[in-house]
Amino acid sequence: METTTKPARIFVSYSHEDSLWFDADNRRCLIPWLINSLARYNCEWWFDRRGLEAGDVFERRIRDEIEQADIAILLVSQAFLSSTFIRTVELPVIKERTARNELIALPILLEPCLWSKDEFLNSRQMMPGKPTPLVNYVDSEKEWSNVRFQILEEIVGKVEKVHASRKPVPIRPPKPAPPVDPTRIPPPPPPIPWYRRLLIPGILIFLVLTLAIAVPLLLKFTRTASAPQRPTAGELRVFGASRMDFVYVPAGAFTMGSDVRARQFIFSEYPPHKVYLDAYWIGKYEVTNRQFDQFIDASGYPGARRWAAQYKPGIGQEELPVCGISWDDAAAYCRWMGGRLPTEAEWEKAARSTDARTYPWGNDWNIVYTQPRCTAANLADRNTRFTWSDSRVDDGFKGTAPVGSFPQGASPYGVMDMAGNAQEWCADWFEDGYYSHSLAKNPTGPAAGEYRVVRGGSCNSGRDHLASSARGIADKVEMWDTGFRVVIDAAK
Ligand SMILES: [Ca+2]
Ligand SMILES: [Ca+2]
Repeated sequence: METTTKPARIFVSYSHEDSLWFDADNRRCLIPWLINSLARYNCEWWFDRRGLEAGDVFERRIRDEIEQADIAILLVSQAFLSSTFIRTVELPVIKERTARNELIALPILLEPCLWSKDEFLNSRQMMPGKPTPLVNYVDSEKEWSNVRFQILEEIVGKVEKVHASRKPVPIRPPKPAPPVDPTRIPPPPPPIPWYRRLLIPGILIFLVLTLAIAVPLLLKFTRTASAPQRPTAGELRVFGASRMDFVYVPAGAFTMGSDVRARQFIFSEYPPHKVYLDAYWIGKYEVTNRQFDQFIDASGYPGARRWAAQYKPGIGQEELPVCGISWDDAAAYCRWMGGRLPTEAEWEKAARSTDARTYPWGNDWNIVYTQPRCTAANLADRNTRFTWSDSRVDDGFKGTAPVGSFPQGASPYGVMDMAGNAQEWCADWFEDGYYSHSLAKNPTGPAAGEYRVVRGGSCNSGRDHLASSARGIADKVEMWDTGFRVVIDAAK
């Protein structure tokens, strides 16, 4: 019998002030590196990401996640120790479950702080091996690399322990069909009279003859009628159950990728290369909460649990981009709309068109410094408090903004919010180096992978992530700055 093992669930407890350890383009990048390095070990990660508001729903969700976790990684810092939420919500549940041997707690010391006063943390010592804060290692590439591998080794050991403690779950074979009771087999039907036997072939011959005459006439008429209506680049139409605006991107080649090698971004967008795409329609805006809510109501789709628990219609969130939904949820919405997620190539062409520009509006970054308000993109501006937040920009939003709020950021086809606001799921699996061997016509990404591509950066991103050729990745985790838009093939 075939068996499978449940993934080991890893919960990360941390203070939002330590978000830079999650940032892929920061020197202190730890968590994304661990997620990437553990990709083959059958684990599922959960951490709340930036942007979730505190509240009852949030608290319940965190408790729920810790209850289901096998391993809890605690990123210990002064902010961690001072956080009321961590002290009163997260740590008590982690401690209880650890005491019952249901959870393995792995504290990692980020910076010098009074961790040893906490009995629970003290009894576990600080990874890796000795209580030296990670900030002491980050300045030396060699030492930082060594210490990250020590942490990885420690976590791999625990993940293997979790898997070893589990009995593999048998995959149930399909139920055999019930045996047929010979006494219940119905008697054979009475013979059909000759005139009824001729009736059906007669009707079929009539139908075939009618279609043979009518179809060519109809096709000729349709071609004549539709010829003058071929859409032009950037033309707007409304499609699908959500009655959503789409813009037309005509067939043709564009430059994908770039030769920028110094971008603070971990994945390669090199080399720039010509890609030909068939024509398609792409959502003018990111899909909104209101539109996603219509989908849940109309289809009874059972997924997107986290989003459903968080979204409250009627309090002004309707026109914000739907975020906190998984790639599968986004793909399900697209199917309901009669479309699909954009490929990475379609997304990039819709953002930068055919002149290899850097941003949807052109090559000049300085327009984000327009005073008094930036109207080009919603990014990590002065309303946010990340280490990479640009204090010279005021876009008016700390989190996501209603879709279409940044008219100066429209792409040449008129597609909105392609830089920032919500970063966006694409259809493709991610492969670093894919551009060196991808198809020149309608590429759809590698056949398989661990992560999906996300594009455009978000309201939590800095300049490098907002470039139209910058490539991001995400796994199945629902992130509160990640949404999507829909593509419909032009043939439809
Ligand atoms: Ca902003
Ligand atoms: Ca966006």
